[in-house]
Amino acid sequence: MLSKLRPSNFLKLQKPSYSTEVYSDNSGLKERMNELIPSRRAEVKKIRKEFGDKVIDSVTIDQVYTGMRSLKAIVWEPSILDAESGILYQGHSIADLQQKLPKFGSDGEQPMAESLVWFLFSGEIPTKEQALSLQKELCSRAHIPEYTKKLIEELSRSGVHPMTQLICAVSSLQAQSQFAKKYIEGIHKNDLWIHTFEDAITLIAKMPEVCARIYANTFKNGVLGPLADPSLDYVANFMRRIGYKDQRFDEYMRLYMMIHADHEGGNVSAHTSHVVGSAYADPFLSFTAGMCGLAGPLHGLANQEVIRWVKGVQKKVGSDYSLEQIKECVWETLNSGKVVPGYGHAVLRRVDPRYTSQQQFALKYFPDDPFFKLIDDIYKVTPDILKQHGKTKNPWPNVDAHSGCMLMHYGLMEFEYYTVLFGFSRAFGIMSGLIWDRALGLSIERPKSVNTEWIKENVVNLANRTATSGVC
Ligand code: CMX
Repeated sequence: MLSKLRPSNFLKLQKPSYSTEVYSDNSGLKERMNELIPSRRAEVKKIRKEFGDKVIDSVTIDQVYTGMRSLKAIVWEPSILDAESGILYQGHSIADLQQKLPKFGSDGEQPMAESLVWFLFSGEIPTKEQALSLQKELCSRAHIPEYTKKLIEELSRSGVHPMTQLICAVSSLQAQSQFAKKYIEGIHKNDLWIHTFEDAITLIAKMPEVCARIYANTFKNGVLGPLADPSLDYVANFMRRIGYKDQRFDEYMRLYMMIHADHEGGNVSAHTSHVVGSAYADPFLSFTAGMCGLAGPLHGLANQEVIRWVKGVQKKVGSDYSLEQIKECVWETLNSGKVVPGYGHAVLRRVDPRYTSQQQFALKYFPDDPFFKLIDDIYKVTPDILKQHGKTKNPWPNVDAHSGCMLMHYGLMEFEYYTVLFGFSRAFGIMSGLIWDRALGLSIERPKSVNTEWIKENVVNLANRTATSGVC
């Protein structure tokens, strides 16, 4: 035992062992961002110089006790969330992007994931050729190291939750980080974004293989479909790899990735990645940190919890149910002090457009699916009950209320896997955010915390003293 701690071995352990693979983007996206970044930097510099001391928000005591709700305190470039109209990616609505972004094949209806990545990173609608060149670049980086394969195998054999597998697998890819390697060698602050970009593309490229292996090992006895076919896009290749061949399911997954890709910077997963990245932790570690947050049931894990809850409802009410019976189930959940999963949102104040887009897809392609009908019936009664209950600020369904029923329709029944798919898509937005964090030179995040004593002394006692001294 002691011999293992001898200085020579100890020193060996201290030496970082980064991958020798060095990537340099050939898709043209990095080149384009290199052209775009200087003017954005100059713009921010000017804004800060002229208006840096202007106040954009103030903080109440309630906000510090309730998760800083709605406090404007983060810069996040890829998207912004409006309480009424929903998410805007680089200023465009999802509906708009569904029209404008290049599709796969001649009759595709949903944008290719590659075109979405290009757009989220650069803010520019790519041509089909640009999207295809990114597809090629992603394919060339798709393989994952043997140790990551073994790690997933071992974790799934041991019954570890798929989200924990994702977290471990992506953090193990950190050894591939070009950013970490270059940082140790020494890089100019202005160039940090370049290596962040390379890691971002590498991480997105490797996500399909990581996620496919988690699925295959956990649920399909390790059986994987074929390796990437260069004539297929990112999504279709992933679907074949996990054994699904239905092209309509591919289309739904393109929609799925589109609607889950980003949701501004204040949500737990994006915010965590942003904070961790602000210490110059590399993109693999920053993303992993965000995934730990996504695995919480009030955030991404809600998609799994929705199905668990709806199956419970289904068991109770049977197939020939009335809306009254569903209402009873919702009340039972609320009266037992639990949340109704898939309902409510910290920012949105109407039906989540991401819910509606999935509902429309289901109405178009499988309106008679019994599980979809049950989801729709729950939607008919739940908002009114939540309003009556009187606590929830937003009684409407969110994205997670619908996604599971779509996956189930196409035969992907393993709901403990659903949050992995959410994380898979969220990589697009989080990676874009991290690139822009580095490109704009954002500082290490370090807000000030206070405790209740501080609040009593500086606010409560002060207010009491003012009241008793009669000063207005
Ligand atoms: N069921 C029951 N009660 C709910 C509720 C729901 N669906 N949504 C909110 N509430 C309650 C809150 O727990 C809170 O109760 P307390 O005052 O006792 O603490 C009260 O209503 C006020 O909360 P809020 O301001 O409306 O909501 P928050 O911003 O605090 O929380 C969210 C937002 C999403 C965490 C919450 O609505 C929730 O827990 N929903 C269910 C879980 C879910 O679907 N999460 C997925 C969100 C989308 C995503 O991130 O993927």
